[in-house]
Amino acid sequence: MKKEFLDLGKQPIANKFLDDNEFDNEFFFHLKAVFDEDTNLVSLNEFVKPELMFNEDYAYHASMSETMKSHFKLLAEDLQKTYKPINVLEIGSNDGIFIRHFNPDTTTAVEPCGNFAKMTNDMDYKTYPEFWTSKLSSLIKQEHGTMDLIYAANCICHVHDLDDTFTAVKNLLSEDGIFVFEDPSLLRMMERGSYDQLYDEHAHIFSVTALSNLLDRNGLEIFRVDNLTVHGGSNRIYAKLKSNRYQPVESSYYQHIDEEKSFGLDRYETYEMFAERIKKSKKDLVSLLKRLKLEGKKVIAYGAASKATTVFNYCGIDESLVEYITDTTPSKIGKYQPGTHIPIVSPDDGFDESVDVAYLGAWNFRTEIMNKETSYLTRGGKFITHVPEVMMFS
Ligand code: JHZ
Repeated sequence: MKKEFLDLGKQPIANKFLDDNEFDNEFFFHLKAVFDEDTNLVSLNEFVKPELMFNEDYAYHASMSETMKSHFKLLAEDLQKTYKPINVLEIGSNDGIFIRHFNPDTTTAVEPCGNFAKMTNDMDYKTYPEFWTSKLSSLIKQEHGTMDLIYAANCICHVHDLDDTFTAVKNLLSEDGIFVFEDPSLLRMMERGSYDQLYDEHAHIFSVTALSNLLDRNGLEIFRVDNLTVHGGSNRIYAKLKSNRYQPVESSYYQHIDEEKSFGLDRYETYEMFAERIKKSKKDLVSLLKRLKLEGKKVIAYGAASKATTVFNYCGIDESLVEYITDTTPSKIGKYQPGTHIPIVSPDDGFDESVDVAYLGAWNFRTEIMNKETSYLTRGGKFITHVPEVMMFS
């Protein structure tokens, strides 16, 4: 049975950055999170139509961060060395940040956002500009054969129908092939109070426990789990066909299951407590921003992340509290944040001497940003985050 635990109010499409003539027709939905007591899966109560989120205008470029570029390079090297895959498929290949490390002759991509599918096709990777389904998986099998490695980063948690997704993977894997995917970790979200992992694209936030249940009923089995620091704490799951006895199940899998149980991820009460903590986080953030405003400080936001869309819309933060948001992504600059309509400017134009305090929208890149912005910090500039609690720091 699914039980609702968190209500984040009216929310827009988190990555649909707007022109000023698009404000009137903006799409909103009611963002609530539910916990399924049968599978332990945490999901949104209402799913947004995929075409509204993933299309020609999709704004998130994974390669905007040096941290992510090196993350995917290291992973590609490790997978090649450890598992020696020949035929490789990536689901949700974005701007090619991962597949660029593989041979185009034996690597296939699936990417429903037309802008990015074109980019990887131009890099000579055969890219299917479609959503991942069983039907597409059968077509790829006919055209390219089975896959030794199927990989997906920050993509499987976007998918509504997980049974179809996993069956589609199972049907395309070679006998000793592996399915590796990484998404934000539910345990880290709950520990850190990072409720902004919840937005339209993140239809689910996964625990290893829930994934184990869902993969199992679709003929797949987890054999290894890596704990990742990226994107606020993620899990990388390694799965195989249940019929494949070659890969032993490693201790990392059991450790994650135990850790989740000790935290109480299998109990509804844990989620109720989380919801109380989030209400407090909202109050604390709004009162801090109001105080800074009264003190005459210039407050902006740093990083127009999707996560910041959730926070600002949930907390009712607008231009009166945060003047503008700086972001390095060319397609976001000159546009407005979904829902709040706070302007987005390039850091070259907006991250200057006049800024006193910056809310860290991209809090998951805190180390990268702190290392980069030493002159801001030296002259007394401060950052704000809400993770794990609302605080100002420098
Ligand atoms: P970032 C997206 O989430 C969407 P978002 C998606 N659903 C998902 O799961 C994760 O990615 C993986 C900017 N920035 O990466 C770039 C600076 O301006 O946390 C980005 O716009 N300066 C697929 O959108 C934003 O911040 C910098 O120095 O929450 C960060 O967005 C850095 C490092 C980033 O993803």
